[in-house]
Amino acid sequence: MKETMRRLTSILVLLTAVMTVQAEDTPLIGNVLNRQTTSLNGDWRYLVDVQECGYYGYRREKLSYGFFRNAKPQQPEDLIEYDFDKAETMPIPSDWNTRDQRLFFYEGTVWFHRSFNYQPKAGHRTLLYFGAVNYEAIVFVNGQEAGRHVGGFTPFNYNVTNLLKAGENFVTVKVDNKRSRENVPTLIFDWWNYGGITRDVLLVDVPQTYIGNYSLQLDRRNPKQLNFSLQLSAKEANRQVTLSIPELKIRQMLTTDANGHVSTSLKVRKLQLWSPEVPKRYGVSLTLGPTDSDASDMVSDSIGFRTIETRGKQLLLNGQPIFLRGISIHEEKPNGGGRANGPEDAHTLLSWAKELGCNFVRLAHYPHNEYMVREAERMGLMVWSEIPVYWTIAWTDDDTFANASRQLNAMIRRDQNRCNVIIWSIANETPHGKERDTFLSRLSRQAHDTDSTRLVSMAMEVLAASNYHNKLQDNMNEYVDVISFNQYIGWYRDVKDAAKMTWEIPYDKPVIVSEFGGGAKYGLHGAKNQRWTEEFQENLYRENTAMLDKIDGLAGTTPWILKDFRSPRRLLTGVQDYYNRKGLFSDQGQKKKAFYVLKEWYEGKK
Ligand code: GCB
Repeated sequence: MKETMRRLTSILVLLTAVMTVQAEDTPLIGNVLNRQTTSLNGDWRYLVDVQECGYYGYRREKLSYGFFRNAKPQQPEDLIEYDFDKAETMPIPSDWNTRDQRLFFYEGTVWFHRSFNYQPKAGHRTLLYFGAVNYEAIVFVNGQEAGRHVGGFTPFNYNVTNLLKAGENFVTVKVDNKRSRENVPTLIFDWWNYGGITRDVLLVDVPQTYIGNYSLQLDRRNPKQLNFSLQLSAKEANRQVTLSIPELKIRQMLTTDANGHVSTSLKVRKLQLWSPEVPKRYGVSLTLGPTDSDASDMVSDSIGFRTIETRGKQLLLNGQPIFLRGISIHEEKPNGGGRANGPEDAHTLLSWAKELGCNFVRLAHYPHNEYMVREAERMGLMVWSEIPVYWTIAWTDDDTFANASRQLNAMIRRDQNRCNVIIWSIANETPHGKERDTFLSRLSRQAHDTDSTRLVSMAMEVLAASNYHNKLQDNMNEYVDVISFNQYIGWYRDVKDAAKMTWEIPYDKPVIVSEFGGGAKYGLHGAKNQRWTEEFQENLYRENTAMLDKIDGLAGTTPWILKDFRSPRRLLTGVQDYYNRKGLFSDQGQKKKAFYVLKEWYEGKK
């Protein structure tokens, strides 16, 4: 072992000396899909590294000559115990669990590697952008660390300009999806821990100073006022930024302050608001001077405008009361398991929701890929977006809080111009307690401070006050704008109780039942009291929808769930087979009987 290490060290000493340039951490670029990009999606080489020997030595010391060096033998006697060029390939984006049978249950490290040709432009910068990597990613470019990211569902980017060279380059990513108590989510959660580079990988070409991110939204209370703000990538004063919305005849020139920031409010007279019926969006373009005809950076977007607010127990969209006819969705492919990604998957899943009569989707339990949100916006579906603060988190751990807070920030920053997002959710079914309250109230404040144009909620739990009386009591009630809770009468409790239930939600805020439902195996038929049959689920939906009608202030529901999804907690052979069967669609996309019950109920809510 020691002999091997000496040899490797001598081979790589030279490389180490040469590679000293550093990458920089860079705030998330906004609207990446409309920038100048080169896709690095496609076939990547991969190596499964159960003991992380590509990163740690035999005394668990961090190696300076790990797999990220992509070393090759220089002499015939050289010993190098990996070779990316001979490794198998996997299409990216994807999850390794459904791409390699050996990795179905695997949780650990996999290395991903690809080379690419690139010609950097003089005076430009290049960002390396990842839509998401589950869970921890350490990213290397040409053998040098560009950065590391924690959290499986949020985008991140690094300025890799100094790490790239003209011609052949390579990028290597160490991906680790081991669960841990301090992570967000934590050790246990009811969905598959799909590992891998699960969303797009892009090289983004930007000028030296570029439009970093921006927000253009209707004022929360005033439907005649647009609020705009923009941040440059550098703190440069006196740069000219032009905002144009041709259809509204808006063309506004602004000058950056010392922080490279501009903000303004604009009066608008006639505005067609976005709604599920008419999901109108306006073409918007942003240019960065010196002069408008000589723009150094330019971004176009398509932005809709709406207001969302509450009045007592009512939820108002564009000033009008609205009932949210929703459904919960996991980010899984429409046919079979595996992570969904891309516009087609999004379209199929959301079309099913439309067919059900929905105007709202709960994208559970983590921020979904950007295509989902954009496609929903285009199709007229409002969105609840959430972070995976799920069940029992390490409430007192500062790093855990920082992690949750970063995920919340990235979720908001990525989608802040998507008008269909109406609710940011900060948690799901968390246990009551002082430490939780501190953690969640900080997140709620952060969400409100970052974004005043949307509502904040979380999926709570109802505690039984007596056998047939449910009372919602949660200290977090004052921190949320909408009261949401999950309940499983008929599944984790006898369905016959549904008719007897009374509900007390003692808060003057709109109520969303963010989950209810039960499992059925598609094609299994029988009596309505026979668990796992479609008839059992159908009856459960009938009883539940009738019960929900009696909840005062009910402003919407997002039953659990659109489609059967993979879960390691669902082990019943022949029925579950590692699927949570609460879908209204089977894992193969077939409709179960309960689909029609909900569809009919939603018909009556229009
Ligand atoms: C819940 C959770 C959800 C589970 C569901 C179930 O309350 O929020 O993630 O999958 O129950 O099926 O038990």
